[in-house]
Amino acid sequence: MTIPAELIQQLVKATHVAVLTGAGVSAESGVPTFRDAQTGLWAKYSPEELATPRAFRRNPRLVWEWYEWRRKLVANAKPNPAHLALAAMEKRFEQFHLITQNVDGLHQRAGSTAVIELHGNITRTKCFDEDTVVLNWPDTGDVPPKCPNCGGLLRPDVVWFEEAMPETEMNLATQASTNCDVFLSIGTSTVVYPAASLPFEALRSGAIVVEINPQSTSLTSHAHYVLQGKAGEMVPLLLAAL
Ligand code: BV8
Repeated sequence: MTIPAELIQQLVKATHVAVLTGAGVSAESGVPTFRDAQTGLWAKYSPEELATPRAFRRNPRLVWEWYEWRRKLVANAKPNPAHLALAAMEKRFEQFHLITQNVDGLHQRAGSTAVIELHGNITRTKCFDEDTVVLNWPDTGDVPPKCPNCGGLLRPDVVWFEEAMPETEMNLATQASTNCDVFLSIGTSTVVYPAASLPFEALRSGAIVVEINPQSTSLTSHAHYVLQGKAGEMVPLLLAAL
């Protein structure tokens, strides 16, 4: 696939680029997406069922162990060419905002700075009751472990379904999306709100919107350019053409 010449021209003259990434960007690092059927012992659960406060209250051990399994998977994963190309791309524009729905921290490990994590980060842990990040705790064998400060349960520092979005990150992401020249939506099914509203806000604000995804989504018919393919192939092509 070649990148359309007029897209390259618009990218080359852009001063402000905003990017939204979803689980598809980490797929080639071996991190399953949410659309991928869950495997093994998690096959019978859907992420929407497990990634909620209700599920944690009902069965904290199960939810904690799901995240432990994902944390190990992410720790063994490596940033792929898409993550690396996005890290290189940020140096090529006056303003570059990388907004991610992913909680795997692979953008930071690829060298991206100032990543806007809309849904938190699976490598961070917080107290369920105090909502404060906890860096370490005594290994008492409790699953989930208990907060050393208040004895409450510890949980991953991620935004679950039906939990409010982090205000600062959401405001930053909205500002970047409504003030950019070009908006790249990469590897997201554009299903989960309010993150999924960002490409549409960019469209409404007059940005050139590009979608990179092997499948089509609710954004596809609205995007100015659709690069139908894998992020690990398309993003390096975009960078090389700059
Ligand atoms: C909120 C962290 C309001 C956890 C995630 C009732 C009450 C309140 C809200 C709601 C409600 N009902 C519905 C909602 C809204 C809800 C929502 O959108 N639900 C969906 C299911 C419809 N949203 C929320 O609840 C949000 N909060 O609205 O708060 C509020 C206000 C005040 C007070 C209280 C509440 C919070 C949403 C955040 C949920 N947390 N993650 C964790 O990770 O465990 S979401 C999680 O799923 C991911 O972070 C990601 O955002 C989402 C999955 O989406 P994608 O990233 O797009 O991944 P997906 O697997 O879907 O797609 C992968 C794509 O990649 C595919 O298109 C595929 O084709 C493509 N692909 C595959 N391979 C490649 C590729 N692309 C490129 N290259 C490849 N190689």
